[in-house]
Amino acid sequence: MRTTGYVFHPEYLWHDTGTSAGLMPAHPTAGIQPAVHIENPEAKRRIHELIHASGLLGELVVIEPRRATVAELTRVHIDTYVQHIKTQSELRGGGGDAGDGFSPIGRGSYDIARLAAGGLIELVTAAAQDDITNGYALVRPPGHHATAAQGMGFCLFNSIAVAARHAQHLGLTRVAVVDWDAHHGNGTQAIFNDDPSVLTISLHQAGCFPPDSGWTHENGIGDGLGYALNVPLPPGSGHAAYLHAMHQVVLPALDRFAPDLILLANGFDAGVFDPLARQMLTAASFRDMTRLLVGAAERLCHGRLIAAHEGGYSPFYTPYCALAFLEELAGTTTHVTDPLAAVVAGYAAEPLTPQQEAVIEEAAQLLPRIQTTVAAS
Ligand code: 9RB
Ligand code: ZN
Repeated sequence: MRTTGYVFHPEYLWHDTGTSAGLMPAHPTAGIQPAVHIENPEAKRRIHELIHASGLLGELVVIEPRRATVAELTRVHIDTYVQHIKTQSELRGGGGDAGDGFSPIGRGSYDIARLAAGGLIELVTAAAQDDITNGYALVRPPGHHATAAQGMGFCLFNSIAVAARHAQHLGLTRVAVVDWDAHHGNGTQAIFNDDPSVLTISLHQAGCFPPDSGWTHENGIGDGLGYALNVPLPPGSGHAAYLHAMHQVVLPALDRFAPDLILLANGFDAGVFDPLARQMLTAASFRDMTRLLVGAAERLCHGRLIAAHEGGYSPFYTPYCALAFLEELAGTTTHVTDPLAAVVAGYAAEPLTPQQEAVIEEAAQLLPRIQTTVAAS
């Protein structure tokens, strides 16, 4: 049993993404009927309830989030962008969009997004002080698509990036970000693209979102060359491909980099029932991947592994993926098992394809560019 921190707050469920029809903002005269935005509270509420009802919550160290300050946000974002989110979220009924047309700002979302980033900050602080070994912040809005100057793909502030800078401020200078959300962690990559003190590794569905982003040739620039890694797996990739990518790319990259802290952009939308991607992971896959990452953290950085919730939109399956993840993070199990395990067993047995193996090998070829000797900021 490890000491595992857990951050949650009801306000995370109050981030109001409005009446989009799934992804598309409602536009009745254009024939887009109002509905429920796909990034809504339901999956997250069900995750939290399952963590509680399973008994796991009682084994965690509950940590209260606070709002990230403007000074903390502007380590990552430009000041005018932070002010834009503030101004828009003060409008009655919220207002506008954070940048790409797919990132609604609800009333009060500025404060809620600051509470999300601040939840990660508090976990990183607790890990740096050895109050916890590892931790999970079940937050929304998500963050990994947000760049320094623009929101994107439902993301307002890049909480993971803010947490990485906070860790460095506390003296954890070498930070590795692993992102297994089904979509490319483009915002985090862009923020640290020329910075060799932050290694970003994204496993995602090739060509999914953002469009034309997250290819293996995106490998960092300038001093940061080699410190951005991408594994764009073909649609339909599942257990075998992700585990192979963990063994061939993620773990050796972490071993070479020797981080002081591992951050995880923890999306569950590579799960087999997810509506926003076409990957085939099961709760057992997330358990196995988590076991590997926990092992790397214990080997390299005193177990320090802090996860931020990102995507994951199947209200009925995501909670079992999240529970498996969190059980493994805490080094325990509960009486709750994946009720769909028998249904997904066939998916999980799908073997590695030559295409998957080829792209993983392409990413692995870039590993020698990672040096442990590069001085951190
Ligand atoms: C549409 C476009 C998307 C597609 C996927 C996401 C997933 C985010 C996530 C967000 C926005 C584009 C509907 C481009 O879960 N990240 O982790 N928007 N996609 N153009 N159009 C018309
Ligand atoms: Zn995603």
